[in-house]
Amino acid sequence: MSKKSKMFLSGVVEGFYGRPWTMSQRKELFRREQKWGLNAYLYAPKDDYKHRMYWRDLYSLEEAEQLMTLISAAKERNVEFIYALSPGLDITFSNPKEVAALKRKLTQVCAFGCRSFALLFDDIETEMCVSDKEAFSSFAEAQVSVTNEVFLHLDEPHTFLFCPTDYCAAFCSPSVPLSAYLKTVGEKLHAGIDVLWTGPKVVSQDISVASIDEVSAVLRRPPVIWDNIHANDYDPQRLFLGPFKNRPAELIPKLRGVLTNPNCEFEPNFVAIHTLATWCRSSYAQKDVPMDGDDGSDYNPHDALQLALTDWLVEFSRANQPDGSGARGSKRDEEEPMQTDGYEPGPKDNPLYTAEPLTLADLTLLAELFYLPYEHGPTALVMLQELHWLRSDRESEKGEEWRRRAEKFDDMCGAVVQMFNRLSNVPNRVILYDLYNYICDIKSGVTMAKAYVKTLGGRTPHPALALSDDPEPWGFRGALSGEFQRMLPSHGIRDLFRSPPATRVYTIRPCTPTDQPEVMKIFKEMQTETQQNVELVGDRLVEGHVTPTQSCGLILDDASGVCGYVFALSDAKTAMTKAQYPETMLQDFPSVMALQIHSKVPDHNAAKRLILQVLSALRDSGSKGVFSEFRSNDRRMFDFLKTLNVFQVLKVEGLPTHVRMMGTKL
Ligand code: GDL
Repeated sequence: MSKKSKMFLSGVVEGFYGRPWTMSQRKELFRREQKWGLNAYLYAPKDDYKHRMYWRDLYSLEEAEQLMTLISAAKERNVEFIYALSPGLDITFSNPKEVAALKRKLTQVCAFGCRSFALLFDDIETEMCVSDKEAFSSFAEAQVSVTNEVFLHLDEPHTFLFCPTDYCAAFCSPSVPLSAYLKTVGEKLHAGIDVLWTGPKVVSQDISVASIDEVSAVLRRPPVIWDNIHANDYDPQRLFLGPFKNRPAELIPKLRGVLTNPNCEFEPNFVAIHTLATWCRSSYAQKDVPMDGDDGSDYNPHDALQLALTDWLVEFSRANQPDGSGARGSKRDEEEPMQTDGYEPGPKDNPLYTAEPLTLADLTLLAELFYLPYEHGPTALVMLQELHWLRSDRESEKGEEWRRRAEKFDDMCGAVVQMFNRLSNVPNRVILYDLYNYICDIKSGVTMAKAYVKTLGGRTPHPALALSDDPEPWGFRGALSGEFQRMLPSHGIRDLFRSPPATRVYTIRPCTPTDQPEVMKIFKEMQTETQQNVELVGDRLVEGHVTPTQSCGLILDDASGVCGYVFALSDAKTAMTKAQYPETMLQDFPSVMALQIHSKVPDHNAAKRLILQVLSALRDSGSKGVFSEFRSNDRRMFDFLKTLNVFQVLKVEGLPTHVRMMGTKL
């Protein structure tokens, strides 16, 4: 672990795909960060040419000036400006000219006044080019070697971050503790360099203390969380206005920092950043973090959201046009909004339109409709549940209760439309325009649901709401992508509001001879097509002709019995009747594994645990690697394994036709 005492990094990473923020948005971000007690900003906009695609190119004079201004603006706000480069798209690690280009670029940024840096290797091709393969024993070695060299060249900056290619547990093969990639990073990356980590997944629903202990042990340092909980660059219909959540504050002393990579739209990140700041001030915070108004209380996401929304509400009433008029800090701060021209209606004229002000309840509703990636806000959930109930099979019994609930649903839809109307009239047009697409979308979704319930109740909806046979374009929403989605069999199964399936309990236990009939039943039932006539070594294990290596025959049980199995044999050759597979393959992958998980098991983790347990037993038996065979027409298990990220597809020359291989080194 690094011995240097370092301040907990807290703040924002501009690390999403899509349009980068403007310089004035970034300056406004620094102002907010300082106000809320956050201290860091990582500059890493994926679509900024000179950050990623043209990472070698130096900045022009004009760009240099802009960056210098930005870096000093951060300094003035006591925000640490961390400049990142993402060279991974095309760097040749072993070419000294490439390393020189990295140094040259970062030295230029250093001359702009920046003292903190990062090298990012996320979202890149993992296959090295021939010269890198000759120069380095692994991808991790290549990255670590270049990163260390740049770090030393820059004179060991106090903050230097490294984003690994395997930056979350889901990307680690076979698992975090056993990942060769992370092990190399942990052992060989200079102790003064910190490592970014997004948690169990790219977008992690929860980040537990145990998961951080696990990764810190391999990395040999506490990670900096790159948090994608509010990132929305992967889905144009989603925006996240819910609170920072499901990261226990106990994590704080175990981390080097937390940087949130939020929504692409700048303004709606008020909530993401404000609630993160509240979290950072919880009682677990290190006491050297500046804490404005810290009361030492523990973090509560609901309260943090209310605090954020209360502060945000004030911002909506500040006159602000997208051309910068009325923007904070600009000279035109006091300028009147363009529409007001001093017109006074006569006594018999129409009264002037006066907009109703936005309320805290409106903002709360908005945040609940656009909550978090794995969770709708309470009101959204109630609306979905109500609609679900109202449309379910109650044709004959639309009695009192149905009418009462239909009316309540109608009111809730009305509140959304009202919120839309009030939002559309706020003086701060800059915030409004960042929200506009989303609020239009939800307004029309809700309006259609309202019309639908009216029709269900036997009432004709208002003509504008009627579900017509010849609808306007807003009557068939979602564009081409929507059409594709509706045609897929899985459409709807991932709806967030559906209650998760009752938690099933799985047990993993050693296989006994009495399991044989059940094992054979699953084996046969799970064949997707008629079996091709190919001999697989693994079949001999399943059929009981060969006994698995000790601790390498396991059964997965659910409440109704056997639902999966894994059998492995340390020396596959002992089960072969002839030289079935190439010797070169068997040298790297001497063991064989046969497995089957019933398709009714929705929980990938149970299957993964089962497999990892057998892999670990095989390793204990001294094996270097394991392969698993699949009939080429039997896709289900093959595809399933690919999603688990435990095995890779093996390209083996000279394989019998109709056989495909996966494998992993141990
Ligand atoms: C990612 C990318 C990030 C992107 C995010 C959400 C990391 C380290 N990299 O994988 O740039 O915004 O997903 O789509 O998170």
